[in-house]
Amino acid sequence: EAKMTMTETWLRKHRLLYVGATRHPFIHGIRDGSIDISAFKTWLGQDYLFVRAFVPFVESVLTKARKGSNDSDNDVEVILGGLAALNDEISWFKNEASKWGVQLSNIVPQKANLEYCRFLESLTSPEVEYTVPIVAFWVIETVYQESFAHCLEDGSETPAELKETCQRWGNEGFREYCNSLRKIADRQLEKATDDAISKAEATFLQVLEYEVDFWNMSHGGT
Ligand code: HMH
Repeated sequence: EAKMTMTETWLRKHRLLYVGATRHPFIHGIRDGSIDISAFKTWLGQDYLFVRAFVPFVESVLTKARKGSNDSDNDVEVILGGLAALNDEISWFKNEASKWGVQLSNIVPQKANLEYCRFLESLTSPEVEYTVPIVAFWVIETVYQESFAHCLEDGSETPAELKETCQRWGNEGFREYCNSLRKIADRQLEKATDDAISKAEATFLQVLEYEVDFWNMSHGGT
């Protein structure tokens, strides 16, 4: 019988919160077409700011991968791929914003966004060992992958003008990239100390909570 990986154990243990983050009313609204377009525009502007703040976080994960891992060639390749995708993503946000008439230069980060970005920044400290931010990185990407893939499944009624957004994170290539991150996280967790494991689990939960708050912010539009 195959041993359960740590990420699998956590996904089972914290199922309710995970489902809360990946099947949020905001996502249901996209999937069934009932979404308020102003909520979508709020999300778009706030996520643009988030992605820009995400870049230095990913850079710090990359630096830690080079120093700390026993398969650093693989890890660097996967993380660098993520960083390259972010560059493309920022251009996409600019283009999408202009399509929707959203003025990116005027966007003020909301509280939930600021707090999430501050949390990511705290994980860039050299004192935080690689295992913790690589777990965070995996969860952050996976929540978007699972959420937007849900909007593209059979039976979904996602409006045509939102499909491209869903494709961006819901596509097969992004799913494979998330799986690569998950494998790295599990490999790190296998050799981690109990202390690092419990810190990583707490981080896993915090990311899920921040993701729920992020959707709430867009949905509330405040
Ligand atoms: C809030 N979480 C948030 N924004 C994103 N773009 C992702 C995850 C995925 O990169």
